[in-house]
Amino acid sequence: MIDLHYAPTPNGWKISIMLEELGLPYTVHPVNIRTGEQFRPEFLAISPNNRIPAIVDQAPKDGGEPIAMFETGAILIYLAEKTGRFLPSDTRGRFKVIQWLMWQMGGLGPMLGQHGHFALYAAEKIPYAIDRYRAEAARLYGVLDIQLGKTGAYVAGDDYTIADIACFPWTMTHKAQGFTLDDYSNIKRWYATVRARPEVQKGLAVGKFVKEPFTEEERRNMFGQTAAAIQKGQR
Ligand SMILES: N[C@@H](CCC(=O)N[C@@H](CS)C(=O)NCC(=O)O)C(=O)O
Repeated sequence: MIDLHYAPTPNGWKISIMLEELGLPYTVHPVNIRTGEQFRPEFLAISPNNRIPAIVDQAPKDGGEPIAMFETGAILIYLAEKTGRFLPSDTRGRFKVIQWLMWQMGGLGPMLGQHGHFALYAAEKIPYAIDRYRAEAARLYGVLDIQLGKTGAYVAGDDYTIADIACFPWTMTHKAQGFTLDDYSNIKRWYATVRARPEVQKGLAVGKFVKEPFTEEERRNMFGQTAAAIQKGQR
């Protein structure tokens, strides 16, 4: 059994989709990141970066103690290795997938996240920040579009892998962030294919995404985090 510490967000969906794709039994432990539940000591013991999602595998393959893990890139690789699915075992195939997974973790996710923050969530609208992240997000959409044009199928080649599972939930933000997939025909084709997978639909249905604007307290919980407060065990 896998414990999934989760909120329904692009990073959360990566892992709910992966678990549905694998058909592994899992228990969802909701973490309300708006009200600050990511700072609970029990959660920080699993996820010291106070971010969702995180997992605890109660029955690791080696038969040892439960394994706790944070960071979606690591979790996706772990689950792929545990099951032998969605990550090739040969060096060339494996690193094709891993490089696009890393690209998502270091580029697509953070840049779309920052664009979403400055364009949609920030109380003060700062044109330089919005333009900077919008340009970077558009560039990354362009890179993904070219790659999907080359493969003609999935992100890392002919097969659906953890690179697709990592990228897809972030591309779901395109409309809210004012992008259109009409500008990216290869992403548009891939997006429709991935979205149609029943396991993806099931993964996206785990938990309810809250669309309401942030309250002042929620803003402080999410956007007012400081080093000093975190070091003191507060926020
Ligand atoms: N690099 C991390 C990012 C995780 C992340 O940013 N999670 C967000 C939700 S999408 C979160 O937990 N936010 C809570 C907070 O900002 O305190 C991963 O891939 O796991």
